Amino acid sequence: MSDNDFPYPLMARALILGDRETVGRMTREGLDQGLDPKAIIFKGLIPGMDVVGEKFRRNEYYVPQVLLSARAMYAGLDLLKPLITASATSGYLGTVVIGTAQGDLHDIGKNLVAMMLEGAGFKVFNLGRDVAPETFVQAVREHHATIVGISALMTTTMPAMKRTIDALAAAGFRDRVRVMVGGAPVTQAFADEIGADGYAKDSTLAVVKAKELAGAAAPARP
Ligand code: B1M
Repeated sequence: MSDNDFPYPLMARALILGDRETVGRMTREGLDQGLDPKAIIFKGLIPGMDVVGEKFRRNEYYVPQVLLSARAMYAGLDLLKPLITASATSGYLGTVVIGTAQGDLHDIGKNLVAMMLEGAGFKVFNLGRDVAPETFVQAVREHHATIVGISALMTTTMPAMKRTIDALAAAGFRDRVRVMVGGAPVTQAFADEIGADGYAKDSTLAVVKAKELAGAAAPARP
């Protein structure tokens, strides 16, 4: 079956309904048929989650339904991750520590960005969600990171991005790490306002931006 024939709308519908078995089964079927893992993400899973977000916004869905859809999304992503990250070349482009801003539990988009960065050849340390500024600082110190990625999905957690940048500056790391921010409510204007070095709207652009920042970052210390 070719990419054009794969029933992506059915996969999106299963995700909208929180049907993790069907999402997992269809992901496996798509892979067995030779589909590109990224096509499954961008044509099946993300369009489904976009509808979930819209339903949530309109109060047609509540947290329990959104949680079921998030689990269904991971039923697909967990199968796809090894295939995307395995395409990494030898020799890292840079070391990234990435996490969701303090107070924020949304991690699907951040994990997607982490996955794509890894697949593009970055060494990635994924700190998880609800990451305190001090934890970012500690991870930069420990892993000699050259790029820090911060994701925020809520307007209320965007200020924690600024606090993280301030903490990196206070620790004396600001001249050797580049900070990239992203997430649905984040904009280039906000990134400029808080002194971030880069902003990316989605995971594909995050790879482009990280490569640009890697060129600009000071070399990692041994
Ligand atoms: Co929540 N939630 N949620 N939620 N949730 C949003 C974000 C919301 C917009 C929904 C809405 O009202 N329409 C809203 C925030 C409103 C606001 O701040 N203005 C909201 C709310 C209010 C909440 C709660 C407060 C609800 C409650 O409890 N009453 C609560 C907050 C908990 C907390 O964080 N403290 C909550 C909880 C949850 C769940 C746990 C149920 C679940 C998260 C599960 C999980 O992540 N493991 C959830 C979900 C799933 C969503 C929506 C529906 C979908 C988010 C998502 O995964 N999208 C979301 C609605 C929406 O965003 N439209 C919503 C798919 C993902 C692929 O896209 O994350 O945007 P996204 O990532 C993209 C880009 O943004 C970008 O690349 C990614 C891939 O292309 N990107 C980066 C992301 N990070 C990046 C970093 C970069 C660069 C690019 O560089 C470092």
